[in-house]
Amino acid sequence: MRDAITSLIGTYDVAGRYFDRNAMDDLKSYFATGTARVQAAAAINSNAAAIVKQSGSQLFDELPELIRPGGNAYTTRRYAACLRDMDYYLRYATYALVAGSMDVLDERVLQGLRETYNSLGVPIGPTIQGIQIMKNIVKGQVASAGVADTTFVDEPFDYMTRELSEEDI
Ligand SMILES: CCC1=C(C)/C(=C/C2=NC(=C\c3[nH]c(/C=C4\NC(=O)[C@H](C)[C@H]4CC)c(C)c3CCC(=O)O)/C(CCC(=O)O)=C2C)NC1=O
Repeated sequence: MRDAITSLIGTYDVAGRYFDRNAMDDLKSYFATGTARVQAAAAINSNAAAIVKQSGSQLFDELPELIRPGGNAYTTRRYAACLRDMDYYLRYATYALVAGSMDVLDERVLQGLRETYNSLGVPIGPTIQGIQIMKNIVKGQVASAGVADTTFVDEPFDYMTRELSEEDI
């Protein structure tokens, strides 16, 4: 698992090079956004349960067929599994935000996920909708915590969305 710094070191080490101007720019931007990323993580941590609950409620309001007989989140067990998945997405998004790297998502969350979902009939489109709902709720929380520019919060949620929706070749 890598973060922004270890990735950068890895790239330069492979080439046997000292950090150049580009590397310095990457390092500066990583450290310049550090405080905001930690603030975002803190805002998520202290509201995680509520964020997951609210995201689930909004998703089921928008797509009530999911929790009706025949829906993939119908029955208490599957409803709970769906919210648990949302909780995984939130927790790992937080790690990725702090790391400044999406590597943890590839390694711990996305690997084999689409295949698992397809084999269990978990619908990808609604899952993505849930991730996007959660993104917006998280951005609201982070803004309330005093972070002026919350654009960087999009990245892990949009990354998971993109990777999950990618078509097979
Ligand atoms: C940390 C990384 C990680 C992820 C991401 C993960 C996902 C994951 N979600 C699963 C199931 C599931 N996932 C859902 C989710 C949903 N159904 C819907 O209709 C909604 C659209 C959606 C919620 C937003 C449901 C309902 C199941 C249970 C499906 C079943 O057993 O029939 C399963 C199958 C095994 C199980 O039930 O635990 C896995 C592996 N597991 C992991 O270890």
